[in-house]
Amino acid sequence: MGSSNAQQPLDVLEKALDGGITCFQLREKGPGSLQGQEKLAFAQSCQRLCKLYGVPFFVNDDVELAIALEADGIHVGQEDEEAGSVRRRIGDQMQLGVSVHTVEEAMAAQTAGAAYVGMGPVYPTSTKLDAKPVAGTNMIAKVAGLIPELPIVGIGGITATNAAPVIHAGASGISVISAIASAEEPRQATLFLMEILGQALNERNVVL
Ligand code: TZP
Ligand code: MG
Repeated sequence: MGSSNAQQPLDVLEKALDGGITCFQLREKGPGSLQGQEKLAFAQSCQRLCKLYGVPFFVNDDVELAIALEADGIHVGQEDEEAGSVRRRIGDQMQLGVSVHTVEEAMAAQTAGAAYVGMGPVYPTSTKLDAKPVAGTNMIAKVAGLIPELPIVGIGGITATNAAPVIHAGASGISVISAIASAEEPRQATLFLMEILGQALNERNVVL
């Protein structure tokens, strides 16, 4: 979990949980990231906090870690292990999330039993250095129109100011890093995001 402010990641997570996040995904990767036992211990601390708040704990990329921790879910991208193969390894107890950029990828994710697909980057972001080009909301609208039963989570540069169009395009939710982790007040930032989300879903007549 990246943070450009001085707050400790576990403190930020607790504040985000307090503010009402409905899912947490551990993305411990990239330069300077924890490895081995340290990564395991950090993941366990995150999972413990999520359990306290009754919020699902997902692991990004690392299928072994997700299985070892009996995480609620695993999230993979197109460059990671193929979703169908991940599904065979995790069985039917763990949830699967898949990053997709096209209708074909979304259909393949659905076939692999994805609980949701992540789509983005919707807006410019400097958080993921190897992110694909900015996609806007058009592909979200296309996938939502063609596969309405598959929940879409928008990601990339999303803030309280620009979240509503993502939901209006057909996403069921948003995924953020900096909007919470770099906020001066992560709990307040989360509360505000949740309010904006609720409003935007309401405008689409989606009942939570
Ligand atoms: N995938 C596409 S953009 C992104 C990921 C993981 C990073 C999102 O981070 P932020 O800070 O919310 O833009
Ligand atoms: Mg990945």
